[in-house]
Amino acid sequence: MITRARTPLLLAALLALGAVSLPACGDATPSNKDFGQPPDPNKFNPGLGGGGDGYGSGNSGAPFVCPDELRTCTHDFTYPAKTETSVEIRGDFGGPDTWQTGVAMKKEGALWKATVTVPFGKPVAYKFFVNGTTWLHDPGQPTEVDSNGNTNNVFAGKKCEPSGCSEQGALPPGVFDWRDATIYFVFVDRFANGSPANDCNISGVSGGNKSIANYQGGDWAGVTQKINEGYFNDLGVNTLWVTVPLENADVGGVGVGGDNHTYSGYHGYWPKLDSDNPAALASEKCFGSLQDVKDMVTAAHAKGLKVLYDYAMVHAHATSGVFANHADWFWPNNNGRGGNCVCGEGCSWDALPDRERCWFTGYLPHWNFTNAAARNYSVSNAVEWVKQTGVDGFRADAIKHVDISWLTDLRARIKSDVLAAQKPPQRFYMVGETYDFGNRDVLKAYIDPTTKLDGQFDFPLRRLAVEAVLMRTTKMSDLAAFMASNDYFYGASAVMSPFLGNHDLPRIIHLAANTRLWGDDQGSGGKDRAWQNQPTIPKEREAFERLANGFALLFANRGAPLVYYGDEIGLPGAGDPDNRRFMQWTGLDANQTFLRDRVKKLLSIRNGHPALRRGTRTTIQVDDDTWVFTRQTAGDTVYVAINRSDSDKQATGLPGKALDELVTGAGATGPTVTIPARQTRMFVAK
Ligand SMILES: [Ca+2]
Ligand SMILES: [Ca+2]
Repeated sequence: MITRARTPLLLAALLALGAVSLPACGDATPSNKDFGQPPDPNKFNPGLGGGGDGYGSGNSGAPFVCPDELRTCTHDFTYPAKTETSVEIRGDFGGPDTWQTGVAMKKEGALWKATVTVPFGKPVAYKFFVNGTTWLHDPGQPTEVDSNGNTNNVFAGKKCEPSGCSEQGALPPGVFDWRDATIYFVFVDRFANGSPANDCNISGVSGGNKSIANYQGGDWAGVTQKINEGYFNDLGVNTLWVTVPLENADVGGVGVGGDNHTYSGYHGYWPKLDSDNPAALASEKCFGSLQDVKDMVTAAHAKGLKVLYDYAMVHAHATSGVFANHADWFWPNNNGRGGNCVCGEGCSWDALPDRERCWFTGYLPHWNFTNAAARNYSVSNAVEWVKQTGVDGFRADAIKHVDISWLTDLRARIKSDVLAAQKPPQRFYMVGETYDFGNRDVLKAYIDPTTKLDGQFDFPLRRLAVEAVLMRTTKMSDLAAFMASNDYFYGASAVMSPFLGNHDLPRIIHLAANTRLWGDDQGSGGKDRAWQNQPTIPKEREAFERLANGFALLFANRGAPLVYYGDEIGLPGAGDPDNRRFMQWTGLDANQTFLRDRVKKLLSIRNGHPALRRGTRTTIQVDDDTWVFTRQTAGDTVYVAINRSDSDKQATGLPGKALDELVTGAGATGPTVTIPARQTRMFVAK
């Protein structure tokens, strides 16, 4: 707590000395665009506990107890086998369409059988759909007549320990459960160059051709190539977040917030939008063609991967044809008080109404979505990207700067124009970016899976996770208390995305190093080394082990965890844009190989254990350096022990019997097991 309290003071002191420049937006190099903004030092939260901690309500530290209405059990249903060719069980056991799409039963001897997830302690009406044509009930089991005069079987209900905790009810077969998602952020320009022919060189950009401020050649063909090579499947992620596919302005522009370097639109946050027809999609030519985008999505789906587009709707670029034709669709760069309305200059980043109308720079006009025509154009364009390319969701950029009507309209249009035609309808996942490490209420205001976002990137959790596991400046017990208050803070049906690194923060490997290159700042540290004296990769294994521990924390808990490209190999880099170096595909050192193999192992464990994705967590032991907890769901229990210290520690409270350890594949015997320094172990009872 003290450490966190010190951070803003340190930052404030450095600012006063001119030692660092505070970026005017969350994009630590004001190179480009958007991204909310860094925490205001004057508003920084002092930490956990006590009043006014800024974390919102429910910060009790008590272990989470799944609400009864979310609890589930599994039950084996049977139907006597005669000459049927197929039997499905359908009923009101959860989910919107379980009377339309049932669970296929398997014939075992004289019975058709199926294991079905049912609500905890509630009666379930059900019926059998036989041979794909005929509804029948089983006269050998209890029945009742419903209000329509139909006779159904009725299961009296069941209570089980441990129960499952199903935030969104049991989903119909074929509907992807986003709690199972693991997201990999592909920064397209910096990932893989599949076609040198489309490489771009924007003139006048700092550093010239292929500099860190210019296009470096990555493209859709490169992403598709890595998809087809199986890179993502091998790693164990199942969802790709790709940078904005929209056409960007082919001009240079000085950075945001006093950064005098000149940048290109390689990041994708300068959408051009020239056509008045929102269905006339224009994709970024430096990344290939629109067909290349579609081919990438098709290739991803063929490999079982979902795709999320970064969608930037805060602003258009000043050279946009839509801006030229419809100046009234944008807020004027005028604060009405005698000054401009650039965020952090004439207008506030934070205060309303400024925050929803300020220009991130003088060349990024801010959409005015209170104008219905403007809103309809932008929402229609977003919907067309979904309809024409088949993408599975969006990452909503800098959402707190957007009028909420854009989001609610988009959600409604996705439902009517996209999902209504799907059988069964999928959950279109929208995850937002609100660059705020402290105020959970701001993040929460945009979350409601039926009308707004499904979740947001969990910046407040990132702060604690990095401090506790990588930097070791916050106790594991503080992290555990925070997470206990955080698991369901955003609502039982929200799917947040926990993360350690992203494109706005210095590369996380440096926070895990034995000697940190910059302080414990969460955003702007490392900024001064973005253009000079850029850091090299740490040489000590310890840094990579700590990073592996950070991933273990994410992968052993709920949410759709995010891996920023290159973090799986400890790619180095200071603040933006040095945190966006081209992906390293060859010449990995032993530490990088260790980390990538460990990430693969941890993801394979997560993917194999529903308890880690959906279960409830109970802390067994927690102190400054260790955290031992269980994740439990019906039929699956995993014991997780994280030791962030530089010496071995004992995990106690494990089952007093033979255990399988999943990370190393070794056996162990409870109840007490030694966890080596900087390691995580995960156990299941034999
Ligand atoms: Ca290229
Ligand atoms: Ca372009």
